[in-house]
Amino acid sequence: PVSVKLEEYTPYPFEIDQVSLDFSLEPSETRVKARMTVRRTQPGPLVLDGVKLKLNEIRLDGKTLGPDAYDLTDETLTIRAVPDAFVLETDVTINPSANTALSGLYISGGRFCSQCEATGFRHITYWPDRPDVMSRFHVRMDADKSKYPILLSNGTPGESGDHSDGRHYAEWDDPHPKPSYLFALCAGDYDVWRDTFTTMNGDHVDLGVYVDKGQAKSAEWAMESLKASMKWDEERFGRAYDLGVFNIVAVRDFNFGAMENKGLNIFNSAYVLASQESATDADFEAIESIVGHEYFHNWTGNRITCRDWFQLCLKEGLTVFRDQEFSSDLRSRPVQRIKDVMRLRARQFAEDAGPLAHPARPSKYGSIDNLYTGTVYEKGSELIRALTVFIGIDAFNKGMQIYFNEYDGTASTIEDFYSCFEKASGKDLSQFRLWYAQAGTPEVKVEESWDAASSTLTLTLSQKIPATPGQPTKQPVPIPLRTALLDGKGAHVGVEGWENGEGVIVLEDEKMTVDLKLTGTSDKPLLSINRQFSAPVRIDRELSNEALLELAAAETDPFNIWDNFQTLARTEIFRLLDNPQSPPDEALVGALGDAVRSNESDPAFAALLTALPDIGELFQHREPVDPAGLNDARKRLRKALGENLKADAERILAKPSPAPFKPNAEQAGIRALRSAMIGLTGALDTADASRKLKSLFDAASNMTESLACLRTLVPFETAERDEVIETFYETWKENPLVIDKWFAVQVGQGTADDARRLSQHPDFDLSNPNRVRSVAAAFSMTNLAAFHARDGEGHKVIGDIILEADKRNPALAARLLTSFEQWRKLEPVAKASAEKVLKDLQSQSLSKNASDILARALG
Ligand code: HT7
Ligand code: ZN
Repeated sequence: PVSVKLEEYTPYPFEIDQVSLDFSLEPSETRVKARMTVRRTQPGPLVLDGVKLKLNEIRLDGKTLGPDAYDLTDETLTIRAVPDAFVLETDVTINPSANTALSGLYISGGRFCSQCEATGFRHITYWPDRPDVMSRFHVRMDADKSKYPILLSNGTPGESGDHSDGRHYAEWDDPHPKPSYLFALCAGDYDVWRDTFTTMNGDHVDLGVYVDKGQAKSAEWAMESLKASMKWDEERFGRAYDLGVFNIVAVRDFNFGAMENKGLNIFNSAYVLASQESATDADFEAIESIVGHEYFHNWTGNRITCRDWFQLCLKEGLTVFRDQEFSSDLRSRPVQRIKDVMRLRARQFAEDAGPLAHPARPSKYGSIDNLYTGTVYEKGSELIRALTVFIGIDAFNKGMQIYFNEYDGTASTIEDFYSCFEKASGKDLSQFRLWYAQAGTPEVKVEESWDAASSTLTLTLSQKIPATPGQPTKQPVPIPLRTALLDGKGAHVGVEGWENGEGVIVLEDEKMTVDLKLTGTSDKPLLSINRQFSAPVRIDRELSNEALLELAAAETDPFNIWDNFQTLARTEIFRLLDNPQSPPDEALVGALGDAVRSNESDPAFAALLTALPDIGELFQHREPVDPAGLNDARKRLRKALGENLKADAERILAKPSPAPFKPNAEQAGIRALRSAMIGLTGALDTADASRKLKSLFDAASNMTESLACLRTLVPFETAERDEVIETFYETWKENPLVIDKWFAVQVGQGTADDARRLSQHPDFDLSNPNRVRSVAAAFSMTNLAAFHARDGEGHKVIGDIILEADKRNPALAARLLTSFEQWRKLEPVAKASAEKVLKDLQSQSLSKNASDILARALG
């Protein structure tokens, strides 16, 4: 059921220049008083949002309003008649300790914390809870000083002091107008890791990362990442921080990764805490990128926010693009690009090909929480990246400065944003904006014909965008394809009109032909297209395995080298699926092994070469799909690769891991290759491998390698496996973030029975989203063969968890439900069992969030 439509947007008829909030904090009875200065800007009623609030009093210009002066529903408060300018005061009571949905003000680990995006603020007080109402917030809070010695909110601190009854108070003032979704409050007892930063304008900023008692040191990496982010945004985009304080608070119970509240970011503790013993390189990398992402929102999201939630990718897509660029600049650009595309294909391409597909800027939604998708985030970022190729990086940079200067302090739209690039480039970008209105991943067919006489390679390019829910037909979009022509030895061949051996071909129509005339003579050159994955499309080329291998050997673009091997491996896995008796193709395995060996000097890249396409990716290439069969075929190819690289794995693993440990990209790359070799050792599936993995586990000096050993050992039915599972648990049972990993690796490699057993483990906790995800999401989203097993047990166990989770936390349950999104593609037996679980869930009275996903998944 659709409830909100883009075309129905109307501006709010009032402005609220200033709001003062007064919180008297008690876990089960918090009193919130709001005083707002309101001005009418258009005709219309004063409607405020408010959910689960106990209204104590309303005063208008100092006079208490009687019940006949307003209308109260479960979701709104409407004041019947108001003057053109007035002061409105409300007084409500809320119950944070009963807030299990984690939206609004809630308690986590005995501390108060808030989450207001997208619609949490209406659980705190009556307010026009929409992003285009921006106001200056002043906050005063008081609380029991012994339980809540630290009181934080947005902006900079003002007056504070003690009361005689053991309570104390603090004031915070945020001079920047902001929408309510950026409001934040935290109160409790924390340890702090502090530092300072001086901006490019010479302004001093106090930085603090607030964490559980005794964990301050584990916030050091988050702090380093924050300072690096602040510097990067100054250097890359000329954007400086604009307050004297920037705080981050880590909370264990959080529905998402983190939240960019103005001056007071709130983070899932998984993306703050990292010690060298307990965190993997992936953790360090994720912390760096998420700290960057939230910090970058200060300009793209906070100072310039969204007019309405349909524009979500204006802030999210752009900020993902910015965080990806940050990571590329700090680490390896090609490796970052490959990882970003892996994530895009796994998350967004799958979404785009199923019943939950929607445009990057949707035109309607049922539940706003369900809009935080791969399409809005990852495709949103890819569209900005494609724009940089389409108009060129100089025009892009110029357009960004126009955007920052012209739209600062506003709530904007995608059209506003694109108008800046039209100004900067002089191009009409209306066709480019179709990318935002149409769902579905474009497929680009590439055909080549070579004319030796004129030394011309003619390309015929055509695009097709598949039908998606509600959009049976599509219009062509501009697809910028970075292209090069190569000779067999990896040199670039000159083409008329191109510089530095590379050009950009833009496919704007449904079909085009383009003549690439060589500047010299050559044999038929090899075509390298969509280099660096310049456009988020699927490329369809009819190349034999031999031709692909030849291309992979000649390629100069690391992304395409990796991608050619992915295509080869995918084709081979399907061949093995269809030919269960056939051995893996020796030529492919040999070439892949050689590629890994010859790239050992770039170990992070070599590690990525060993990663075969995962089942989720393979899913998208066949229908009906048999995940268990695919898993077997994939394992056969992986085993062959393990055999090919056996001596290399032994050699690489015989060397010591880098010491002393540093979480930098260089060391992480070495550990990534070592971990890949640990995985391939396990692919051999022998008793000897189990013993070797156990001894590698015993010797491991860091979490990346310990976890790689544990993950690889899980499928072995050996005593070593049981011992490692037990030792790991006993070593880390006091560290919930590591125990989340312990759960996740077991269900990620195990069966539905393992998922059921672990969902009944004493440490499983339905009120903690990280723990629920470590079992339910890790099983249903990373272990597709077991989740979609024919006996239906995988579907049932996840259905049961969703049903329970939905009672407490609808946003979490709805997200878990998306793991069923591919159900229609399954082979008939698993398909029937998925449908049954979904229909059974639909027959229960589930939350609005979960019902929205169910209706679309089944629709
Ligand atoms: N902008 C933030 C999104 C977010 C969120 C959305 C729904 C429910 C809870 C949430 N917590 C954070 C995070 C980001 O993209 O930066
Ligand atoms: Zn974001």
